[in-house]
Amino acid sequence: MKAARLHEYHKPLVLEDIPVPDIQPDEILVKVKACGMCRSDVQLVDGYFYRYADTPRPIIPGHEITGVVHAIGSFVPKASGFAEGDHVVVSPGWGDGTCRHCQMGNTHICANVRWPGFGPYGGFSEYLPVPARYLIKVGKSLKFEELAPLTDAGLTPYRGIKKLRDAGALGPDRVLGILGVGGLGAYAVQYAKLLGSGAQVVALARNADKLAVATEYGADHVISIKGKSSGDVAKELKKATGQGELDAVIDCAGAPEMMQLGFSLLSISGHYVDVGLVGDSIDIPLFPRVSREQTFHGSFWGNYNDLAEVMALAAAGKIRHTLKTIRFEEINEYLDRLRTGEIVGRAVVTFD
Ligand code: FEH
Ligand code: ZN
Repeated sequence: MKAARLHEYHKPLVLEDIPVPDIQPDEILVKVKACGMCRSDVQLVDGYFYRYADTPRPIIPGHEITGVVHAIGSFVPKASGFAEGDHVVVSPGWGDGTCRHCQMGNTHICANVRWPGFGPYGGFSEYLPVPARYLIKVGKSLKFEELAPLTDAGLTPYRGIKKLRDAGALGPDRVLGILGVGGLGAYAVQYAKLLGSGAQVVALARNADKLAVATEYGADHVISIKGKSSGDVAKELKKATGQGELDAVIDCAGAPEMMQLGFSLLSISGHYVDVGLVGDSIDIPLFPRVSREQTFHGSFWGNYNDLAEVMALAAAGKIRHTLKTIRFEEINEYLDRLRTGEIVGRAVVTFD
């Protein structure tokens, strides 16, 4: 099968032909039809995760995976309902099933988690073996190129917005800020309107094209932060919403300067959820966080049930996409474009 493999960090993926993998009795062999390209793939190539886990190479990146059931392991229960030809999406975090987090359904944060696209198999290849319990069957009318990004770019902000909602940070008298309108932020705007309990939704970004996407996807206000101080942004925020602070923030970038801006705008008892990983540390003033009793939430990817909910929204036609479909042979070119922030929306590798 065709596979784009990472042999050395900081080097292009090698596009090669390797054997189709065997499956374990509890696994299903998925024929990949589409795989989204995530900034985390670029970070993987650039060695960002090396300090946290030195995964043996070669690695096949690609973790936003959808495809077709190609073969079913002998231990996969009939009750699972899977049949060859079914259209499926791959739920991301494959936990060991034994820890407290797995038992609560949060397998994606299991200490022994396996992530597709960060090991021997991933979505930048024609086939991959998936434990059947991490596959979700979807309707055949849904487009593969739209399903793929929903397993990460469209899943990660969904879980983040749920955390703000469940923390009581959203409501008709609140202002919710979306920081960054890239691959994740374009979905965050939509979930902010769907799950925001009537909160005013304000998108903040540097790129005018991405702010245009936010407006198209229902943001009540958009603010360009390019070349502006936090005081300038606060003034525009007050003019647009009636208040100069954000009651809730979902940060889809996680870049240092974006976090400093976001926290400078956060209200008393405000909630800040970060789903972005552009930066690698947090450097913000401490006293305002404590004296204003603000809450920071780390929110990572999503679990099986979060993804099932996203699939239900997709089936109901509630989610819009900004996509660029690319061929397997273009993977390295688009990883470079993603690295420089050139892509509006999500690049999706498609397979025949
Ligand atoms: C996935 C795996 C590892 C690190 C970061 C990610 C994100 O893309 C999840 O949204
Ligand atoms: Zn990702």
